[in-house]
Amino acid sequence: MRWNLSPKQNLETVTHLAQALGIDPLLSSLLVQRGITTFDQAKRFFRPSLEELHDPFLMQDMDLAVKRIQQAIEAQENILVYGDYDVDGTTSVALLSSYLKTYYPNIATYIPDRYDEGYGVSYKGIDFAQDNDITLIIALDCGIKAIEKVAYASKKGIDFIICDHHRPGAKLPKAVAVLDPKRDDCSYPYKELCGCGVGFKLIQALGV
Ligand SMILES: [Mn+2]
Repeated sequence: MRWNLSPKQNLETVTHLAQALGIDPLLSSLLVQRGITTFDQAKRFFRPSLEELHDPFLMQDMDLAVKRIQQAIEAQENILVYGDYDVDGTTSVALLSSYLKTYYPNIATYIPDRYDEGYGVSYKGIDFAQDNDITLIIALDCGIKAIEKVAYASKKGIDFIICDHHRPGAKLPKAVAVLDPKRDDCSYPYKELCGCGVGFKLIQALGV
């Protein structure tokens, strides 16, 4: 890994911002480095509000994901919330499953075994879904390359919604919905969401 120091910030901008905010120029130069150069931008950075969140439906396939989840709830389907075993995956699963459980009981969770199954969607997880009459899996922080796994689940009558933030390959899995801001055809403006961030956008869309 190669570290590059960002170039020195414009002194006038740094001084001006330090005065406007009443802070040390060292702090204002850190803000300027992050593209924050005015009082209003700094205010939005330090005091963000929910109204400033982007519309979740700017994300490609969001409408399809919401529709499929609503359909599952109406038909009383069992839903499995599946995510990787790392920090991003486990927080994604905790976030989405606890949200869904506030208004729908048939929610199960699955975190694959680090040594036995490894990262990503596992056949074992799909078999677990089949054994428990689950017909919809929502995969978080993984799944963007799970082409064979999604096809395997499909043969068992299990649908997938994928919420990932990793870079897609040449082909996308044939899931009901593939949420990933790094998709070429996704117009969601912020591309650097983590997996849990994509899960959060799904919750935001479900809540609209
Ligand atoms: Mn992640």
